[in-house]
Amino acid sequence: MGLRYVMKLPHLHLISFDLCPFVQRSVITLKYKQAPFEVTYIDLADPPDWFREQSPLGKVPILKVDHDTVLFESAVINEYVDAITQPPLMPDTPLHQARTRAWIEYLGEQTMTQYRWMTAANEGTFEMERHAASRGLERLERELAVDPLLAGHEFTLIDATLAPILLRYSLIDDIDNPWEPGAFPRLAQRWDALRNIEAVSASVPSDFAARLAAYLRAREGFAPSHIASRLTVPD
Ligand SMILES: N[C@@H](CCC(=O)N[C@@H](CS)C(=O)NCC(=O)O)C(=O)O
Repeated sequence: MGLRYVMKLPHLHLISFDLCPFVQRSVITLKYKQAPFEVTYIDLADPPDWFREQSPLGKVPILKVDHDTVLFESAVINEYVDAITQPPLMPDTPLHQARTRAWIEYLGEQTMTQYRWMTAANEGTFEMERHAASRGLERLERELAVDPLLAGHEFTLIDATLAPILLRYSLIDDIDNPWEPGAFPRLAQRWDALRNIEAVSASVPSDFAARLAAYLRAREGFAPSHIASRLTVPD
């Protein structure tokens, strides 16, 4: 009998916004670990009072544990979920753990760069963020060649953080997309493996691209309408 069935997990309640890549990291981790959890979606544009009270930074995700203890910051939530469930997604030596956390921080920066690119108010900012995103992906591609923490075949907490970024890039069919599978063959191979993992494919609703397009269309400025029109929305 696996440990999962022996240990009684606490009640886990994720406070979510359906398009948030940081929430998605935690959904992937929870699903990969097959940890049962409740979800409440909030409107980030008009968050309820209880959320303002419970989320110290006013951000999603938060994870409520046994109803009254609040965890915030997706990377921290993921480490907690990892610690209470099997199999471990964090390496077991302090040095590899520290380097894993560093790469997760790096991917947090890439997530923000991607968001700034998708929401750039004008063409100049769009171009600047596209270059920043490209450089970020280039660095990852190089590291994938040499760093077993990134290139390992096992699913890890780094993968839970990488998948939301690559999902969004892969949905945008645009010449200006910094993500070019041909230019980043190792990353493309990693994405091919990740997208087929159920915890990843089931981490967003089936109409995710349409929802993202609607979110972008509702925003002002150059990039949102441009990118919304290039999102691959299945019929
Ligand atoms: N470092 C945070 C970032 C979370 C974050 O930026 N969430 C966004 C949505 S994707 C948010 O809640 N923004 C609300 C706000 O900033 O007011 C984490 O990893 O959890």
